[in-house]
Amino acid sequence: IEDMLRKLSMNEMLTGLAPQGKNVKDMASHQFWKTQPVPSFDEMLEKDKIVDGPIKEIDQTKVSKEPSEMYPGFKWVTMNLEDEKELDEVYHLLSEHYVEDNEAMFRFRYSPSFLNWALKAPGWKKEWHVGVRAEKSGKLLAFISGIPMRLRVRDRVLNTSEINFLCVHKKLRSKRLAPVLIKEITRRCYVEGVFQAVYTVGSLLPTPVSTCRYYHRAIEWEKLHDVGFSPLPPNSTKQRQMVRYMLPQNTIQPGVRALEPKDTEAVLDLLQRYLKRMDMAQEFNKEEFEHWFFNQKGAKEQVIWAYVVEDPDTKKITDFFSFYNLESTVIGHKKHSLIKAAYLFYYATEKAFSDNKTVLKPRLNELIKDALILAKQADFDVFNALTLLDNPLFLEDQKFGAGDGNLHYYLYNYRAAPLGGGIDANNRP
Ligand code: MYA
Repeated sequence: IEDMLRKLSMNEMLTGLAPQGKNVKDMASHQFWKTQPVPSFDEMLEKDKIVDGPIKEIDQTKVSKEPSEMYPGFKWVTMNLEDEKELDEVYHLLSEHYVEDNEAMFRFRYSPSFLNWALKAPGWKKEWHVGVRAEKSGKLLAFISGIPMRLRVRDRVLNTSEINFLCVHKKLRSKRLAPVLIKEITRRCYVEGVFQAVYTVGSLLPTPVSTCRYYHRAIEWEKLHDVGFSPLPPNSTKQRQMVRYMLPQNTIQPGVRALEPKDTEAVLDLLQRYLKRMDMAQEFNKEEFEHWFFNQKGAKEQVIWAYVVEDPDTKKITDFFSFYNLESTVIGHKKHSLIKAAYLFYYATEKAFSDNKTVLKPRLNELIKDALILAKQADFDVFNALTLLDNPLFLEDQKFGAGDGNLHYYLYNYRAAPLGGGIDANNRP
């Protein structure tokens, strides 16, 4: 990340900002962010001087119990996501107005089942599902959410709020509503005694603690090409591309099967040990594990796919991998309306603890190959992954290609020296 901040021109290319630094703002020109407890770009460059810790002390007794002021004509609401109608309102707002790529060809389409999964994690609080409605019509025009998360940053576990799904209706953009939403969710977190937050954003703000790049592995290359996602490389043909991305029908590793409730203890233990190798990671307990890796009863759509490898001889679980379903709307296309994307989620393998570091790479390649095969069986068009965990060990071999998007990781009210992460995943051989 240090390097990234220095090489601004490279950074601009990756983030879609204009070249020659035109759109790259320094801290002082971030009218809102310069007032917030986040590190400046400059201080994050002085990596060796950074002492990890909170940026400001919050006196909980001084936190206002009342929502902050809202612009005239609009009002704050706490969304009740237990009510299917309100969940549907959030779904519709996001389906029309949430994140798009730079060329506005694709837009994330989080299903109601996904939102139930992502917004009702153990310990979730209704007050952290914040909406803004038009006073007259009652229409939902903006949203921001938080869920509680225990996040370990190096050797300290923080009680954080993971902030996500910040969205403002397209007609209300550039009117400084986003800072108002951020301040209100901050107040609501402080009220609950949560003084730190974690969030990811595609654009560059002050100042990421880590940055990852998106990688994509075509499964249905022809469809991805039709919708403009996968260009035809010079010197190749459509036929050749389709052959390049072909996958076997069935998984290859002996003992691969769907995760079952009886595996919980063993897989949780494996995952916890695996994540200890990373500088920053979510902490999982049993309840959280069950929430994140099993589909919710009665969910309309399947959200999470999770698998284990059970050694056929010893019956021990040796590996685990998972991916989730996040579709994107293809904007204004005649033939295709959706891309079904699998996102690599958590995985873990006993091979990560082998003394011989060279065994991890081949094992991860075997596991991810099977994940790709399973994703194809489940009708996914593309498989996405970031340059985090040990992913750089298999991305190229498994024919992932670098996307043009970055994902920046941020901490709120916590200063931490930039994490290796990204391309230099931690503890790699
Ligand atoms: S990331 C996904 C964000 N959503 C989208 O990209 C969906 C499509 N876009 C929109 O809906 C709007 O463009 C949004 C901005 C709502 C993003 N994170 O109101 P404005 C700053 C943080 O005039 P709009 C996710 O959900 C911008 O730099 N700040 O702008 C995680 C400027 O400030 P400054 C952002 O375009 C969210 C100001 O807002 C973002 O109409 C984590 C402009 O405001 C962004 N994604 O609306 C939020 N985009 O002048 C932070 C713009 O200073 C959480 N801005 O540059 C912090 C922790 C809080 C809890 C703490 C608890 C302890």
